[in-house]
Amino acid sequence: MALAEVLKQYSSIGNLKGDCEYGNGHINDTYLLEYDNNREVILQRINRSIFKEPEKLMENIYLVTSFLKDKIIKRGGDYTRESLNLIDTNDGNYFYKDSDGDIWRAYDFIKDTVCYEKVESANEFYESGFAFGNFQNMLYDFPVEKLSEVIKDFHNTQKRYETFINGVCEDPLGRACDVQKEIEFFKEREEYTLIFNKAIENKEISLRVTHNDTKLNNILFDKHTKKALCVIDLDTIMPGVADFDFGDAIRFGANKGLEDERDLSKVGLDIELFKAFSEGFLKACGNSLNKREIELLPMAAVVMTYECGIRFLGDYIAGDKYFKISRENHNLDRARTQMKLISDMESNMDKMKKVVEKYI
Ligand code: ADP
Ligand code: GN1
Ligand code: MG
Repeated sequence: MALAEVLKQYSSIGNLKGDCEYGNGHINDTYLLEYDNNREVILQRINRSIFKEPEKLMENIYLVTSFLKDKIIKRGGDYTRESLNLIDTNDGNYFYKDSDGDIWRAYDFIKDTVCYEKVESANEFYESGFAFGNFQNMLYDFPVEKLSEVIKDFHNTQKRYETFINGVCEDPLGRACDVQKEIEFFKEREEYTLIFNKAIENKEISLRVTHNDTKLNNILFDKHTKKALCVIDLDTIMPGVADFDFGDAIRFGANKGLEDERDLSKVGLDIELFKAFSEGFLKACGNSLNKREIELLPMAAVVMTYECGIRFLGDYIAGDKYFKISRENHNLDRARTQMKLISDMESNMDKMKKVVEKYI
């Protein structure tokens, strides 16, 4: 019903041939629309239980995509492929609020692209490092005061830990007793939650405009050239820590296995992938990072993995309220891969430090 209502608002695009659910995101509902004039469109319903002020989120995206469009045009690029482009409703608005109060938006589907859950070569991961570094770089002079903080304390690991511990105490479904080992793993490493907050407090690092959700599947690659083309999923653009964009990308993309792999022997840090991403990221944004930011990059990978781990485990304990699941214990499986990765990163810390040190 809601979809039919929304499709009417975009009828000026053309005659709709078909629609289907699309992608592997954990948060929004995404549809691919095909029109008979050869246009393809990505339509998304924003998850309102997660994004409490979706209009503000849409304003962030409108401002950022307009800013990127100007920059890309100035340097002779093709903004229709290198950036997301919002499509207006028939009434000329960049989103539609349906009769249930849900917010929808449409983007041009960027054709001839691929999106990976796992890279096929180190070079592809170098490419994604470059793309995320370049993304930060393009936004370095964006007026940060214009951006709303769409999810408060999104990467405040200390706050995430407090929420996790409260959830363990509440334990609404009685699941905590079966995952004591996992809970202990994170408790033993509580010190990780403080590192970046201290660095911000001591003014060793500063906040800038960051993406905050730098998973590999939030980049579109050109199908033919295999070059990273466009950074997508702009919902969480906010003032943030540059290192966290690096760390979250490593957490997901430098994992030998998938984020939800059940066979933990397949999960671990691929140091060659770490190296490739670091080279791409630092080449694209190296000059804008200070010495401390570069030094902290390996630790950011650990902290982002830790943070995601407590979010997955916390959501499992809470009854799978936040991340979409498609099987029983899905969030628990995800938490376990993060634990395995953290242990592996701890053993590889010296190697990771050596990789980034040459850029200081
Ligand atoms: P979520 O927030 O749920 O992760 P995304 O915005 O990342 O949603 O979109 C989900 C998937 O849809 C992406 O991983 C990608 O495969 C695809 N996608 C999103 N926008 C586009 C686009 N403009 N062109 C092509 N594919 C897209
Ligand atoms: C969610 O939207 P998606 O699937 O790209 C989540 C990220 C997590 C990620 C874990 C808004 O990202 O923070 O790191 O899942 N996004 C939000 O896979 O919470
Ligand atoms: Mg996504």
